[in-house]
Amino acid sequence: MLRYLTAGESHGKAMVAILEGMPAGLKVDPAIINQELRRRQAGFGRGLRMQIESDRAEILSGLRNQKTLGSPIALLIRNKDFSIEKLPKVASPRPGHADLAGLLKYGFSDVRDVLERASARSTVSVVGVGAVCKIFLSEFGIKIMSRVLSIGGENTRPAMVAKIKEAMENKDTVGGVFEVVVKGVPAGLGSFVQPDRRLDGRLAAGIMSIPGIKAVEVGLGIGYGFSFGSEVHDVIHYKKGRGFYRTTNNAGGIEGGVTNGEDVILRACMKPIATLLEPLGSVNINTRKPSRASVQRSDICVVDAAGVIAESASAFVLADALLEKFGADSLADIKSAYRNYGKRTA
Ligand code: EPS
Repeated sequence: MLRYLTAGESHGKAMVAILEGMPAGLKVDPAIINQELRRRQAGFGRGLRMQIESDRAEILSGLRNQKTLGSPIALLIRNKDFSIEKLPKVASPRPGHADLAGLLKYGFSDVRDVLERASARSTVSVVGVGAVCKIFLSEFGIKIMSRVLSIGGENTRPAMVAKIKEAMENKDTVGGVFEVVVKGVPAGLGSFVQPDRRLDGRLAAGIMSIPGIKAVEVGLGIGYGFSFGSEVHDVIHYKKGRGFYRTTNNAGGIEGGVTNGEDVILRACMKPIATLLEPLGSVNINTRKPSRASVQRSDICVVDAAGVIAESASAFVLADALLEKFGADSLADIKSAYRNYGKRTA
């Protein structure tokens, strides 16, 4: 079983992750983890915090001579903006953020006590974990990538950039839709025998758990609801040497909660960032009187980064499913089980 935990406040000392269940014998190049962390920081529309930070992971445990030991891998990413004790109190929760719900839930009287952990800064830990999972998956020829499909309803590059500029000028924010594509996935990951083993559900939960995500689709997704079965199901073919294959992939590589050997295709929608420089109406939590929502330093658009984070969330789920299918503990043992399975299913 692969599992992870994250810790850290946005302006605390550091962001932390512990990944447990990675098999022994995997070479982990820290440069690859740092490259993924850099990808998360990029994209047009990011705010000033990303100019302060240059996220780098320190690997505290789980490796010896750059190879995994099968023990928990602990990652530490220091915050340059470590100012949590000095930051002012916040009285007006932002619509669209965890502020109000968190305040009510935990009994706080300062919105900052919510936003420090609710901040999407926590996704730096997810990307650190995802990078290690990606390195593991690459041993099996599995590759994960993402791209932005639309921003604010626009789907050409110049129109998307213009939309973000418009949001900047209007002191507004803008969301969008991105796609994650996983290539080289073997058939048979996940299972239909229990609801919680279905891979589509696990991937959707992983992506939906990224701050700001409001919808996830697998393959044709919502589009299935507008079609006849004869128009959308992917016809099965077989060729010696190639094995079973399809010429369409509306299923997004998953049927019955199990991968079918085609690319896994996921799409998700990220809402516009909740912090608006021209704030919406809110209520002061001390006086209970109408006020404007608080304004925190923030981003204008983070759909690019959300794609990178969703790659990481997907990498974790797929690595977990691959370990379930082919065993754990030793990379060499897993590879040998994987090769045998490949022969049987060819
Ligand atoms: C983020 C760090 C945060 C925000 C952003 C994501 O840093 P700060 O709050 O210091 O500017 O830039 O978080 C949010 C937009 C949010 O709503 O939580 C990061 O590292 O990605």
